[in-house]
Amino acid sequence: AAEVRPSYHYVVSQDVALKSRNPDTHKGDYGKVLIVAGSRSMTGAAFMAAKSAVKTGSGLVRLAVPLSIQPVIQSALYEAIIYGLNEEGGVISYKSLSQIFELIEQSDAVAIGPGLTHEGEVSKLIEDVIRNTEKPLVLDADALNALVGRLEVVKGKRVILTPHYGEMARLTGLKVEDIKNNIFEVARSFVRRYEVTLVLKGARTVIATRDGSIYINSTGNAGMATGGSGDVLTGMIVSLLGQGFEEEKAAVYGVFYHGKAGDVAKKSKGEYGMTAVDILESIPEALSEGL
Ligand code: B4P
Ligand code: MG
Repeated sequence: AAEVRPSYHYVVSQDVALKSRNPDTHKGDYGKVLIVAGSRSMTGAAFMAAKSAVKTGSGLVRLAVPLSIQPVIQSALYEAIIYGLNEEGGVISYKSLSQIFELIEQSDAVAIGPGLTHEGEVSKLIEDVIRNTEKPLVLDADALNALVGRLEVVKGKRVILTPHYGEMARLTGLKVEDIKNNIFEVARSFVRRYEVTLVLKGARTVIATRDGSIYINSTGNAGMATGGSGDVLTGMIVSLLGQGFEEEKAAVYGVFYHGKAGDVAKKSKGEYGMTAVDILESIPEALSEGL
């Protein structure tokens, strides 16, 4: 690829202003998204990613989870359609591949990873899903684990990867310290090599896009260092992708409003007590400011 001059953008609210909806509209205008997530001991990750997509404004959210946890998710989440996937011991099995493809066919954007585990055939399954779809994808958590050593699969695809530093270290073979000390260069060279959009999560999340730009987020707080907050981000980004935002915008807007939802949650709950569910419950207020 041709060498592009690096450009840096500090993302503030004017950069990500949302427009109010056209009154003459229907749910078909806001996208159908699919989230493939969850396992027996990680039902919450699936729940939070899906609920977060609902709260970010998707027209329709489909959530695919291992069959045995479908009832418990169903009873907690009314706004999404929950599908039960072929599984073994509470973890999706390779046999669910064709079910997943049927659902992908009906979707505008897909997120894969939260809570899937790293067990059994999960990695092979995820690899084959990625290989065989051209739909925009958000890959997080166990989908990132599945890519360790086989990142070539994502090259040039419409993919957003959302690693924290720990996951980025596994993906690149670098040490967390080396990533932290060279965030921009690591992010940019990763994107140059794999031609994807990268959301490198941390206290100051950085987004690197295919055109060589680096976006530095300005929202969020230390209360977001709590289990599940990453799953909420995944749901927000896939929702925006499904609503027609291109990958770069979906990533930058998603990260900004996720941090802003965290800031809203902090106001009433504080940094110690706020939870990932508080962040997702704060999405509506975060999105509606200024509208
Ligand atoms: P996992 O066990 O994989 O944790 P997870 O399920 O991915 O958690 P979750 O999905 O809720 O949070 P995520 O980080 O995706 O890994 C945890 C382990 O990985 C840790 O024990 C550690 O060893 C390592 N690790 C993770 N992050 C690391 C880091 N930054 N540096 C070094 N090691 C790390 O998503 C969290 C979300 O909250 C992101 O959007 C993030 O930007 C936001 N957030 C977290 N802290 C924030 C802060 N201080 N300020 C603003 N935003 C913050
Ligand atoms: Mg995570």
